[in-house]
Amino acid sequence: MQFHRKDLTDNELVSIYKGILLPRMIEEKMLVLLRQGKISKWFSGIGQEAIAVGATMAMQQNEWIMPLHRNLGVFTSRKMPLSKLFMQWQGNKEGYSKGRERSFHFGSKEHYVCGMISHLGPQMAIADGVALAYKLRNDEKASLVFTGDGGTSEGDFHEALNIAAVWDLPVIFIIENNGYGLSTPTSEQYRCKNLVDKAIGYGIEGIQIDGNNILSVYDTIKGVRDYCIKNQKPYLIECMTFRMRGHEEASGVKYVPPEMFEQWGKRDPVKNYEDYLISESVLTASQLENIKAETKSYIETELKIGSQAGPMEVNTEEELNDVYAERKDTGYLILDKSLQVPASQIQQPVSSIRHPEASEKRFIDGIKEALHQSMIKHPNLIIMGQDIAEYGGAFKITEGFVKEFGKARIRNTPICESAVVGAALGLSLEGYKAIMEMQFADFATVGFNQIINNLAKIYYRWGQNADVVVRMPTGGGVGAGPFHSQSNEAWFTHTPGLKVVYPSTPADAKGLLIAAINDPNPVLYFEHKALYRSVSGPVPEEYYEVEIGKARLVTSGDDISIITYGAGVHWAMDYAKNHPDISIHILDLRTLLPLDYDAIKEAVAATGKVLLLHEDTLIGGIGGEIAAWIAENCFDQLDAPVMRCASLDTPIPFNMELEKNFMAYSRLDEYVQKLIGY
Ligand SMILES: Cc1ncc(C[n+]2csc(CCOP(=O)(O)OP(=O)(O)O)c2C)c(N)n1
Repeated sequence: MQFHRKDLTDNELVSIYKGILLPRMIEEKMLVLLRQGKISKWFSGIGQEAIAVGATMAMQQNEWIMPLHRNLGVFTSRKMPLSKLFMQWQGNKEGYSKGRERSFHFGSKEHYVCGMISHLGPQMAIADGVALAYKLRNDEKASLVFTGDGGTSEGDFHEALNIAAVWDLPVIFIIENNGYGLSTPTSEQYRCKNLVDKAIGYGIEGIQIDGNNILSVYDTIKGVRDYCIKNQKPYLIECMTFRMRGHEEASGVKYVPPEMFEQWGKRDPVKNYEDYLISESVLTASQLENIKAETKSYIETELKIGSQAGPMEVNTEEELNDVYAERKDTGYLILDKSLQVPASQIQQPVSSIRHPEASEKRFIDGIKEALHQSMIKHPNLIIMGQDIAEYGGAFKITEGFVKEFGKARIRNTPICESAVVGAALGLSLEGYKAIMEMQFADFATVGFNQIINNLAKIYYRWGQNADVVVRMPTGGGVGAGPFHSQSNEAWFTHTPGLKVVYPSTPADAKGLLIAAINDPNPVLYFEHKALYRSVSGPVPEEYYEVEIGKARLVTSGDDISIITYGAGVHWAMDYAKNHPDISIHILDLRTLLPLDYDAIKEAVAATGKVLLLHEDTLIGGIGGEIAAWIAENCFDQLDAPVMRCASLDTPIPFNMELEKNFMAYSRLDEYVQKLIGY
């Protein structure tokens, strides 16, 4: 192995040696502890340390790195205390994730390390978002993210590289090509000659290097970092290496030809570097031994501290409290230019307040106004979505925005939903707020993993919030067929960590969107397409919020209660208007996660007969959840079984007659009559 020190001093060479030795020696110790049953799972990076260590040392301490499961060297090179890391690996409360996450699935803001989720590829787009923040601020920084050879087959790899290329982002993408993805050899993973060849397809630069040569890794990444910052472009680096142990310790290595170990054993990154340092007279053999002894003693001391952590004290309240980030500002509803009233003191729902300066607006205008006022209010707010810039978006909601706010903040995206959600999260890491417009709520399926597993869980996992709103143009009634009309809110209400809001009036559309943007948590904002231009109402001119988690009483009544949201509110109102003989109590939920249980309770108490109405299909819809809650908590108030009127359990069809039949509305009268007659 040829080492080239270039202008590195002896001290720097030694410091690099200490850097690569530490993860090697920690791992050797971990393997012992694993055999003793003191840690549960271990993904060894033995043989690959030069990549994580060399890369981290080449970056500035305050530049974000997104490591994977074999990158202990990132964590040690960022000088995370080993005692705390050890507590993390043991699942202890004093670890980096309060015992909620395993091995390297955590991050630390203090160390600018963003931990992985198991799914591997989603790491990559987060690096895009961080780099976008650097770019927007003109920071001279780059982000760096790792993937294995297996991970390059994921769509996330493609999307993240594509976005970084199209947006000219300073991201360093590192592929650790270690020959296998679990048991799958590279010959069954990809067909191109080298993975770095993929750079050409994205129109970016790339290089393949010896990943076992720490000086080569260090020097390359230093140079690439300069390139990325200076040219404002991404770069792909393929580091050739080998996984010297099994995928994880329990999985064995039977599928690897033994001669590979022999061959790559000769290329061990630590041993080769040691030989080089001795041959260059940078260190003597005894100095080397001294460094090893010091490292061993450091590890032993830290492990001792790490082992002293007490047993896990389970605190359910703390667990529940840590699912959502707390909002730091007070949260205002602004009703009047001169009057600012804290949300908690407002007795009336804002949408029922006849504000002197409220003018009649359409639902879509309420959304547009919320976005517009929020862009002014938050200079750190970025909107991303397909065709949202010059074109103004599929529904023209952001028309004119690019002129006013510029293309840096109103960002057209390639058709890369997953990476855009990931990039939105990356922006959060750097203190930005992001809104992503899903062109249609249906397309959230291709960004699903990032929403469900990254946005929703990151705060609970390691305290990093995801300040992201995903706008979801949803619903049917427009003859658009199975992939442009779905009601998919229930996919998200089942996920702790998300908030789900769903306005039905123009005033709520505005106030809830502003509240969603001000909320530090990920919010799925459902906007019903059929309401965009068909529903109008008074919308205060001011910048105001409608509190998330508070339902709205639409009308009080004595005969039956209809609990609903979105288009269902208009169906219920319509029905009530056409049936003046029935006194209907209508509750508009406005937020589906968290639910307003007090308001639901009041609605049950008002009539004792409850109908849950939604456009979503029946099985697994939010109506079932609410019905169960009512049965458990309001049983003695009920005079009839709780009923659900939902859309047919079929995909939503295209033909208008079929769609009409599909819709819950077509069965509303039947259910109301059933309930009344009970
Ligand atoms: C989406 C997804 N599919 C499958 C897995 C299971 N899995 C975990 S690691 C791994 C192999 C990854 O290979 P590679 O990207 O080459 O990284 P390496 O483990 O070799 O470092 C697999 C298949 C997973 N975690 N996530």
